[in-house]
Amino acid sequence: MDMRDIILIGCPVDSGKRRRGCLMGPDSYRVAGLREALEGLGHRVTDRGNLTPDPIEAAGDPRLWALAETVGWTAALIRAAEEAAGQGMPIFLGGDHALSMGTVAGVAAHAQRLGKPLFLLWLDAHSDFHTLASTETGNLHGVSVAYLAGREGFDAFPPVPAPIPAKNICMIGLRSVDPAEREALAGTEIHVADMRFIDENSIKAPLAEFLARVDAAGGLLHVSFDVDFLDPSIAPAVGTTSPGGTTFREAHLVMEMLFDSGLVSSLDLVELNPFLDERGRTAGLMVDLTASLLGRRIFDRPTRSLA
Ligand code: 4U7
Ligand code: MN
Ligand code: MN
Ligand code: MN
Repeated sequence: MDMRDIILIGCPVDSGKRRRGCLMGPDSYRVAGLREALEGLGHRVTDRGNLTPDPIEAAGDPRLWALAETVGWTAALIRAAEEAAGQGMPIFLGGDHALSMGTVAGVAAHAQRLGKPLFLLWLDAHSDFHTLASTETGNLHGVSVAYLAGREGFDAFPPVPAPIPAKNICMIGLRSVDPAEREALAGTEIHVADMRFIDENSIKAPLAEFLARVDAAGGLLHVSFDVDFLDPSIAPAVGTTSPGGTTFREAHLVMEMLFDSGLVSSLDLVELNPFLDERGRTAGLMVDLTASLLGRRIFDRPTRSLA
């Protein structure tokens, strides 16, 4: 198995919604043994500690929650992510999903410098495709993909160095999409596999198809993993729970397929709210899933048939 240089970067972003607690996420992953799990798989792991947002004196907007703070995080994370992507495989420890505006934009800048296309896999119950104009809640953890795809109306934010073409984005696990998001998505080439599609076709089908396209394009792949991709019965530590999510094995299969593909170049772990966890079980599950993405397996495949 290939040994990788993994860079853990704590991103205690908590400004993307009103309910607080995601700022404790990075330390929760550390306590749950993320570093040790990855080292146990033979990887070299460096923990860079936690980042802080740039101080920004942007004018607030009463419709949008904590706009200036989220803009400050985005600016800081773009720089940190672009740098780290050139040094190894960054794993961004969230923090809420607003952080992906910075991490993915930074990784995209790195990919552009390499002359390679960046692909984005969004594992989430939600599509996070609101603009600052369409959001009904004003919670900016629900606008990240729209920003990264280059939708209009993000003038308050740093310009996206390299917007991600819609056809390079795949969302898996959707089950809570607002009307404005659904309408906007319908006009794009973003690939969406909602829970109904997964029920009827298995989770393997849309992922295999997407990975084949990334491979054929010689692309880099960023995976953004929102804890609410998982069913709340196995992952309760999240503010925006949505029933009918992926099972333990569906999620591990996604991670195992991602490992086998050899394509993943960066990862976000977002939306863990340790204040809502039950004796660390959600953090522990996220650590185990990350280990699966980095090579942990039950047996070496192909599994021998039982003669
Ligand atoms: B998450 C929501 F209205 N769409 O805009 C909104 F349902 O990062 C939820 O995926 C956004 O957890 C969820 O606030 C953002 C809501
Ligand atoms: Mn999300
Ligand atoms: Mn979500
Ligand atoms: Mn959420």
